[in-house]
Amino acid sequence: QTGAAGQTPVTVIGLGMMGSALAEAFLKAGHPTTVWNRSAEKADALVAKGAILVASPAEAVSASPLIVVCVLDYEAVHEIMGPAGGLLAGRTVMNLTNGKPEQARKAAKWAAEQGADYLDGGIMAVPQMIAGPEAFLLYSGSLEAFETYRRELDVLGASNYLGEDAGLAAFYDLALLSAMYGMFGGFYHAVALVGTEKVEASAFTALVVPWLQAMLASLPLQAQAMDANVHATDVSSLYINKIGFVNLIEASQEQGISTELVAPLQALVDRAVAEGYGADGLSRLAGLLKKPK
Ligand code: FVH
Repeated sequence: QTGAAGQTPVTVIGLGMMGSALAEAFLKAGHPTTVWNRSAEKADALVAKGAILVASPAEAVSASPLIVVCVLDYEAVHEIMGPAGGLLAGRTVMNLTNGKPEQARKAAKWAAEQGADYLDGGIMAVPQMIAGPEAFLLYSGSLEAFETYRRELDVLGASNYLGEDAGLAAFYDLALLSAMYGMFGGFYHAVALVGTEKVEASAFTALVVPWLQAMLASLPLQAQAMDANVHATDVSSLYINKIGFVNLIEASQEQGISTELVAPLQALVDRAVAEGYGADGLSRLAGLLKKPK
């Protein structure tokens, strides 16, 4: 069974915010799209757009050669897919559920035992970005599956294959999430701080965005310093940042807000200076994390 223009049938298991966006993208691209979700009512909008809702994971697996799974966590993946394991032979499971590298490797092993190909994926997008120009996805696991279904994967966003080790996509995904959470954490502290003087988040954010964009431009240079392990700086030293952190922490306390988001970074800067790296730039800090206190 194929779509009007010969598109591969695709099954999407899990219709939360992300799974629904994935299914909608496949539908829009003309793929016959079968869906299953624990709470069936979440499929209503997709069914109205042409999706085929089935009553069980087994029916969902049987419907397509490519089965995309996007649910809460790996426990849910195994709960859903376990009973349908006997139907997986000759099919490809593409698991886009967030998890740890080891969980991805175990899932790949389990899929191989069922005679299925397995691709693990990390979605570097929010649901509204799916199928748009800024969405990109990371994949690892079966190269054959990646190459066979490249056209289908590209429907969701730019596809990046990282290697045969199924754990790689999860590993990179978690690292990229860490970069995002760090940025968001700084933003939340900043908004809380200016909020103590009744500055509205929206007005302040008009300053935050260009500031962070300018600082983002420093990342490739910092990365070069990290790769070369040469941290001499003509930008700003850790000594200077140590003083900046004291001011930031004390001013935050004086304004009555929690320092729980920024205090850990201050502790790392302090450790860097205590270990004799005060003249270095901030790029020194990543290396210190490899030598926990
Ligand atoms: N939303 C996002 O921006 C991020 C972007 C990057 C990738 N993540 C990961 O995608 C996975 C799903 O996230 P989500 O945002 O779609 O999450 P929810 O809207 O909360 O939907 C969760 C779905 O999981 C189903 N589910 C949960 N537990 C079970 C279970 N034991 N058995 C069967 N299904 C289960 C849930 O079903 P229901 O509650 O509707 O019945 C939803 O379909 C996730 O790994 C993110 O980290 C999203």
